[in-house]
Amino acid sequence: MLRSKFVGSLIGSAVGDALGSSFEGLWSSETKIERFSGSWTDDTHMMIGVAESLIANKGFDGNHMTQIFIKNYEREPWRGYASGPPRVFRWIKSGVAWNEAAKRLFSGAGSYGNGAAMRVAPVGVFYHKNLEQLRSVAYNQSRITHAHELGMEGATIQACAVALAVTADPSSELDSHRFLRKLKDFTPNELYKRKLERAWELLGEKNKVKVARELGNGVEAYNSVLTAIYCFLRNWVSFEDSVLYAVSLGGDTDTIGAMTGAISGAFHGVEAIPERWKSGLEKGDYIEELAEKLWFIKNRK
Ligand code: AR6
Ligand code: MG
Repeated sequence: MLRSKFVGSLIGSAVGDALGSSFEGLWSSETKIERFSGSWTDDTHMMIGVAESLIANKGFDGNHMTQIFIKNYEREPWRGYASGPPRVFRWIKSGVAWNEAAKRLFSGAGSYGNGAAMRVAPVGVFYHKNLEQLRSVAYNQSRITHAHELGMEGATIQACAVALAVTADPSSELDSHRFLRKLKDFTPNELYKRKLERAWELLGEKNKVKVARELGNGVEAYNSVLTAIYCFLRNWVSFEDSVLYAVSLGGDTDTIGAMTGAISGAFHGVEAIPERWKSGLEKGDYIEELAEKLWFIKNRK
């Protein structure tokens, strides 16, 4: 089951990204029009980089992960990267240290985009048994491109949500309130604590416009990480429903889809992901192989 959860999280993240990036359909109570090309964007491209580096070092090495990000980006720069990461990569190539370059973005504030959270699933599964270590690695992998506190903390909360989903038993009922309470105890950040409270209050909300407005559906980590967690929690019964709900909220659909899929896949395991999505997923076999290697490293120890 644990192996299936590792694979489910990484494949789920890629499926959510691919679905979100090709979602041009409609969603209402009666109509479901879905287009799934299977091709994914920078979210999955960077998640693959995180996994590749964790595997190569059997843990986190900031310099190595940075070099993998740069190598992958240079091979396929057309994946849909936002402006921040490529600028950081150029600075690092010109000699700036990997843990200093990202501090230069946005006039020295650092990025609070969701780019560090969208790629963090491998950290969530790999460190699910040790939340202290998880926090440290989630933070440090963020630092490469996202130096703003809200960008780093968003990624850390997303990694924690993936870890809690790995630990939860999918055959018994999930207590969404308890899940949110654990995250609230986990984060010291006041803004995220308030968002977690809001998510709690909105769990029964039927109006999607209100959900998107209050939790956010933008590229900022604080306007999307909690939204993804919420999408999972209110649809915890079904992987499919959780990611379709995520993309139906609009906005940054590929990234909110990816983050929702990572949590949902970690909860259910890969068998719960619809075959029509898995079979059409770009490089699905490779992503599965990465997840299995992460699982193998952890379980051999
Ligand atoms: N001040 C002002 N605006 C900011 C700041 C800041 N400190 N930080 C971020 N932004 P970026 P990402 C805004 O470039 O997080 C892709 O499609 C600013 O408008 O670091 O890696 C991914 O798939 C900036 O351009 O990128 C994600 O869906 C934007 O946030 C998404 O884009 C994104 O920050 C974010 O990717
Ligand atoms: Mg995106």
